[in-house]
Amino acid sequence: MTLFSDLPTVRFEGPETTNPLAYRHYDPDRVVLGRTLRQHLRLAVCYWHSFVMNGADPFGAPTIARPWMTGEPMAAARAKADAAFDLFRVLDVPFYTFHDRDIAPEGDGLAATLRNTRAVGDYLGEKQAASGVALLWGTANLFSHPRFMAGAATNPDPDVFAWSAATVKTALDVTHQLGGANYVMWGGREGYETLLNTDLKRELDQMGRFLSLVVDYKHRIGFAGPILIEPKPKEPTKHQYDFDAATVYGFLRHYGLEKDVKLNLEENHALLAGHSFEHEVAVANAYGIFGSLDVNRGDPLLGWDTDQFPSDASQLTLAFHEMLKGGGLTTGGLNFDAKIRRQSIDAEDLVHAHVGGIDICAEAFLKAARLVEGGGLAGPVSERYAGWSAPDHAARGATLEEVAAAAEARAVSPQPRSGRQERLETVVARA
Ligand code: XLS
Ligand code: NI
Ligand code: NI
Repeated sequence: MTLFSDLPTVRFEGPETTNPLAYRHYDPDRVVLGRTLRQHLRLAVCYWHSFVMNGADPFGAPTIARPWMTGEPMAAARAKADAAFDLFRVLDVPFYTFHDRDIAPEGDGLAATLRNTRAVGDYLGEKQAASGVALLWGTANLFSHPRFMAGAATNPDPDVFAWSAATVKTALDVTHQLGGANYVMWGGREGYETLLNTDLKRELDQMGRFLSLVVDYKHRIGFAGPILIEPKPKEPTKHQYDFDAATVYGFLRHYGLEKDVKLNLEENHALLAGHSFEHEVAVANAYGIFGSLDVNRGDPLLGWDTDQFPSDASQLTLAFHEMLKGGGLTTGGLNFDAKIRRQSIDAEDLVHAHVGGIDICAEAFLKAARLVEGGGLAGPVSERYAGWSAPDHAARGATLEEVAAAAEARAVSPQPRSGRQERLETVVARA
């Protein structure tokens, strides 16, 4: 018996259904643009917000109690896994994600901790085999324990760098063993509060070296999926080194890692960086480093990482449209890096949150797919740049003098043309 045992698997019933625990838009078998929605969306439930988060905040004690939150830690970890896979069954999602510390407790020292990770990893392998649910990505929690308060790879203490290396090695081993499609690194505390105590260049070099070690190791063990960096501009530190997609690309180029490492982009991290989600996806595509998405939403009135479930399809449509322009998801997926609010204390709240979020993703995706199929945006964009296909225009390979001479020789001056923004916004609104 788990908390979710009594709930039937949520099914597609169409937009007219009144059943709150049915999908209205997410029809996993529906074929769009040559693939089923299940294949396109590659939905994943995250372990940390759904099974670890207890509602505590800086002002108050935990509000959410689950049976696996007490008792002997390894037995509790298995009970948590049972409940997690039961929720995956209820939601009918193909993937999940975890940090090492979400699935297994810290032990007495490093070796015991790594043993715990591997042992629960084995147990998850059995659960995956029995259910068919697969691992979208694994990651290591290098930010919660006080030893990481000054960073993991960027820590001033080389012993913390080494501890982090051991932790990531095991998390990657377990991810590999479980057939994980990607491995994620979010630099939770890789950043700084003040330059008064920080050697920024040294920390960046440490981070570059750490990532190079991980990439080398991934190749040695034959882990085929990409390593994904998850950018975030701030929180928990004031200045996070992986600020946004463009910053991470510059970092990867500097350390020669741009071929091996891609991005896991999160909606609310984009907003915190002063970007839209679609901007981050477009930048990742432009540099060829798009990997996966963490779907959630922030609150414009708050300004921190509130990690709420998506509730408005229009917030995701353009990001999915950019994603489709880049060819859609390959190894990546849509991971609900989202948590229920502190007052949503019932296990069923978790189910409603995911069902609503999944439907919003499907609705937004279907809209984005209609935009691609209708060509209502692609046409005007290629028209806008059509001048670049004229053979004599600023020909590639021409020197500055040649381009200048060609401009001078032209009889007519360039004529301004409308950017047609409102027309295009209406195309999106009506899709
Ligand atoms: C935190 C991040 C985190 C990563 C995984 O803001 O979003 O949850 O996705 O470490
Ligand atoms: Ni986040
Ligand atoms: Ni995230």
